[in-house]
Amino acid sequence: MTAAVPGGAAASLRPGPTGPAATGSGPTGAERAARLRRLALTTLDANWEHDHTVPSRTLYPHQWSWDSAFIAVGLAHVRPDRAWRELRTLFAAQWADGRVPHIVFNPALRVGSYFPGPEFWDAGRADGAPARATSGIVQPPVHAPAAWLVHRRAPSEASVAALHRLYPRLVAQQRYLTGRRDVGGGGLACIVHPWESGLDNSPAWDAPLAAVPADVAVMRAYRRHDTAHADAAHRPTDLDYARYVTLVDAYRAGRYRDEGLLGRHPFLVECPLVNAVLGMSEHALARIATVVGADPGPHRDRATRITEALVTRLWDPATGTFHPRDLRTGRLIPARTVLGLMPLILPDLPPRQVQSVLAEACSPRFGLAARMDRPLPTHDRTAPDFEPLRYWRGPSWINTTWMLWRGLLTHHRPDLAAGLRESLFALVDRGGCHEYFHPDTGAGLGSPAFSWTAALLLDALADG
Ligand code: 2M8
Repeated sequence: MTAAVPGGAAASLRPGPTGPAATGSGPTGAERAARLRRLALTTLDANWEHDHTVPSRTLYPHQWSWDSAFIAVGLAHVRPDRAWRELRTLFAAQWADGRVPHIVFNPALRVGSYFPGPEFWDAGRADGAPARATSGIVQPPVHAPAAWLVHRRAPSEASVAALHRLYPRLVAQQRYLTGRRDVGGGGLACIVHPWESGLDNSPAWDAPLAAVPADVAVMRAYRRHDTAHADAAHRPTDLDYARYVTLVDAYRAGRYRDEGLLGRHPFLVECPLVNAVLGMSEHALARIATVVGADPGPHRDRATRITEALVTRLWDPATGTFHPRDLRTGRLIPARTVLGLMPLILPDLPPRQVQSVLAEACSPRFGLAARMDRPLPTHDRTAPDFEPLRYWRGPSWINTTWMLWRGLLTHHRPDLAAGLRESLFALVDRGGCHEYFHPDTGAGLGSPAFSWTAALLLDALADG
């Protein structure tokens, strides 16, 4: 079955069979695996920038927080020294309160190389900001699981030393998120900007964003960098950006302090992905603690509490999936997005939620199967606001695919994990290391040489 792809090429909708091709054991599978590995390595090498990897040379020329964690996971397979360097550079820009900024700016780049740049964030005036210019918000804390995977893939004296250095920083990052960011008081971290979720313009944020005052005319004062490098029809709208700017303005006006956010900040949401990762990080920290001679017990206890809070606060028995909670209205956000599937990465997710999330993932909304017809989308395919081309509103992304794949392995579904993994390989084999992919045709979209696509591909190739 073939279909037209934007750009004129044709792509098969059905990935190759699972089995030998997926595992790389047959001749075809082995050739494809070697080809994909070369492509991934070339992409990561081309995006290496002295002490970190840029997500993309054109669209994202600085260092991004959760990108670096995913990148480290991939680098562990080919360049373990760089994997640790990547994390070290990021954590050198950690704030005194423990937050790990979502962007660490490269001072060598010209003003205007990315919007919003360091001058817009003006983070240097905030208490506890590092010497390096950074943004003032965070991203999902995938760093402790990443550090653990890097060590597990390439254990050495150097990796143990790296864990010793990182451990207190990772603990401080958790303390920030579970402390100052527990704005709802229920044991979960809240996000203050859609960018903190990593899924910037997910339909999940439409309802809370609608309450954020914004005038699209404000964007006349700025020059968007993204639409100069990518198709505007694929990117968030100007109105989205006007709201993003309003939210940064509001947080920056309070010098990025978190006290009293509930009364004054216009966007406060508990996200299932962020909090699933938060719980996962405690599991990873428990393992790291045993290597560095610390007590794993408190991490295990905190992991249990986070999973319980996630189920209590973000699980909706009526839909059978997880939803973000808008702290300003107190209500769950009804959109069914890929965010709702992410708690599957938690090993202690109770069986009822595991079964139900699996049913949601295998429904026509997401199409997970042992032989997948189409890749995993980021939004419910059956929803009226599903948009196959626009960024996080439908396209398939490798990081959410990879997280679900790891969750399926954790919950002993090798059949579904193999189907998802194969769809990941098929996407990159046909489209290249793109940033995201058309969820029907598999056509590559966004940046053509995107680092986390390459990195997580390496991990999926190595670990079946
Ligand atoms: C995208 O986000 C940035 C803002 O942080 C942007 O659109 O300019 C998202 O896909 C985010 O998840 C990612 O970390 C970042 C860099 O790849 O790009």
